Parts: sequence; structure tokens; C-alpha cells
Amino acid sequence: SLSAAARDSSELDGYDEEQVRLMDEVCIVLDEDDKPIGSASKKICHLMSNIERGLLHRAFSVFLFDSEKRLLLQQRADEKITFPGMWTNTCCSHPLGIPGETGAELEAAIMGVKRAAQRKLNHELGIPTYQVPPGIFHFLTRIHYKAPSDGKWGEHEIDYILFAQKDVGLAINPNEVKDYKYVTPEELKAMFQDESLSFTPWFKLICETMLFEWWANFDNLDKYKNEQTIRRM
Ligand code: DMA
Ligand code: MN
Repeated sequence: SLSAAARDSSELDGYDEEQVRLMDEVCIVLDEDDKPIGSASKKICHLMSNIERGLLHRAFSVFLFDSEKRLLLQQRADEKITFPGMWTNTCCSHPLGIPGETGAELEAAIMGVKRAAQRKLNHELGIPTYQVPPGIFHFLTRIHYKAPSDGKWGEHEIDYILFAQKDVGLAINPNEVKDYKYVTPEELKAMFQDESLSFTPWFKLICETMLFEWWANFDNLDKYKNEQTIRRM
């Protein structure tokens, strides 16, 4: 029979080498109240077999708008192990178990995801870190959701929603991002009608519930910021 290590590595056989390497990142494991209770690799956190047993981790979703209030979307690279080729919000990832990105209380956790957002906007889209310092992000709310990607992989996260408005420079990392597009609300709704396009489950959830209301109130967002309740979706 196979050793545990051999079984582990076979789960990642055939995937892109760089994306396999990123599966070693250390995610923050949570209880249902968003309290950190430990850590586990990105691979462990995204295996459906573990998710079905309740494993939950911390994540963030950035919605970045330009000065015309158009939302920057990305299409995930085909190399991504979860949800390849799907259109989604500007950037999603996880705060890691590294200095500055962890946090037990909500205020520290928000600071942690803002730092992680700065790091990943640079990694995925090549946005210079000085253009997206933590202070430009507004924390709106948290959603707790679960979504399978395929039989093997999926998501089960408490996802911090961050809004920011900034005209940025882009230098796309093709290992992460296949395409990008700035859209108005009407253009995004038209994309949803196009059956040749697919969208990530969390982006669809956020669009079906909150995004268009937030977008319509873009200059009046204060009442939507810093929601304390975790939205279970
Ligand atoms: C994970 O996103 C986070 C959410 C909110 C789904 P991802 O799969 O794009 O993470 P990464 O870019 O780190 O692979
Ligand atoms: Mn995740």
C-alpha cells in the first residue's frame, strides 16, 4: 500500500507545477465564528474530503473599481487547480499564517486580509504594491459559504469582502490570470447572459445578493461597511 506521503503527492499529479507549489501555503483554519483554531496547507483546506468533515478557512475577495466605478474582473488561468477558466471578481485568495496576516479579533483579521490583498493583487495582476496599500481597502462584510469545484477540490471559507477604488497599473501573471476586463453593472449583467462564460460560485453568490446594491450606493457605502455579522450563504 502507498505511504501517506505518496498518496498526498498523487492528489496533485498532472497539475501545473507552480500551482502545485502554492498548495503548500499555510491557511488559517477557523471555527464557525471565524476564530482561528489552527493552520493547514492550502491543499488540505481545499480537498472536498476534508471540507465534508467541516474544515473551514479564512479568505478574502477584492472588488477593485476604477475612477469611473467600473469593476475589474479576472478570468482565472487554466492552470488553477480550483475553478480554472472561470470569470470572477478582481482578486481572491487567503491570508496566510505569516506575520501581519493572521488575527484573532475582527479588527486584526481585517488588517491581515488587507495586507494579503495587497500581496495577491501584485502576484496575480502585477499591481504595484504602493498603488494598493492596506488603507485603500474598505471592509464590508464576511460570507460563510461552501462550494465544490470538482469531485476532489472545493472551497469552504469565511470570505472577507473588500472594496477599493483606484486606477492601477496591470502586469498580468499568466499562471494566475487568463484575461481581465473592466465592466459597468450593465456590462456584467450582459456577461451573465452569455452562456459561453462561466463564473465562480462565490462571485455568483455575491452578485445575486449584495454586489449590485453596493455598486448602486458606491458614493454612500458607509452603512454597508464593517458589518459584524457573518452572512451564512
Ligand atoms: C480563494 O481564491 C479565495 C476565495 C474567496 C475563493 P483563489 O482560489 O483564487 O486563491 P489563490 O489565488 O490563492 O489560489
Ligand atoms: Mn480557499
